[in-house]
Amino acid sequence: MIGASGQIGSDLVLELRKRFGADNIIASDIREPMKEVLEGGPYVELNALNKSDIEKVVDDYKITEVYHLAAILSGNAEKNPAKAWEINMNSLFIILDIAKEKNLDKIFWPSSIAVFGPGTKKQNTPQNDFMDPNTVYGISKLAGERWCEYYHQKYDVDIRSVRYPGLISYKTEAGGGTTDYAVEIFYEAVKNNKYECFLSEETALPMMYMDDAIDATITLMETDADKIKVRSSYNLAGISFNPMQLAEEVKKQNPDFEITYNPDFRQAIAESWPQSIDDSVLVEHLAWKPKYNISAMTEVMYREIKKKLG
Ligand code: AKB
Repeated sequence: MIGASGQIGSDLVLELRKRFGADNIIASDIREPMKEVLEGGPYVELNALNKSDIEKVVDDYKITEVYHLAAILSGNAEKNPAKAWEINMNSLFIILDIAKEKNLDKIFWPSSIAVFGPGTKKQNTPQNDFMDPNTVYGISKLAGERWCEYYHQKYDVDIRSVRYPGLISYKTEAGGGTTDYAVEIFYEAVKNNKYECFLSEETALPMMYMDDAIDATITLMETDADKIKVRSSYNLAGISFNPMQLAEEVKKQNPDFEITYNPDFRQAIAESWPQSIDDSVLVEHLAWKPKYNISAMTEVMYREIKKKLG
């Protein structure tokens, strides 16, 4: 796995090790991962832009599948477009080429709801709606999807992908995304009983609790190749809510909690994205459904972050 120290990687590597054996999952990242990942199985320090180092790890460990998760998220990408483009695109090319050259069995690469833009239908956005992303991150994800499909059609690379909504988890903090308010709110509610949100109160976005995202990802990777009909990326829906609705749920866990709103540059990004997603194509192809609603997610998040912060 490339990107094992990030928000998705930290949870995914632990679940993969649990299901397939710790020694069979090689975690890698440029940053040191959390203790559980570092000590629970093999870990290699790796730069996602260094093709020869990645090839060496693939050969040394006889890697057959790669989860390539390294990316610069939407908020941070706007601050340094050239760097975000380089990391998001070149690291994908490296993995696609290695998969083609070394005949790897399967690749997972995450796309995002950020592939959609201002011209997209906002509610229940279908799998194949109009796509005009206007963020660096969204443009890189849409271009990446096209390259994934290209490598599948031209070189038979077995690449699989989902368009993640905003992901909510407690093991590692999110970093640099537009949906990150839905993680930060829990830390601030536990530490300070208050949170200043960088999106306005009625900005609804598609979100998902991490356990559901991990389950969808592994289900996709374990499905027979002939059933995977979408080789760009599947819409993945989860739950949809705005900051005010989430704050109401947090208040049920902590009645003293107060939220204020001070939208910044991420407001425009959020407004360009769908408010809810139609993932009926994925549901039909994979027979998969999420388990967490907003209340169940809030309960686990609040409890676990309280435990984590002592
Ligand atoms: C972000 O906010 O940039 C990400 C995403 C929706 O892909 N969480």
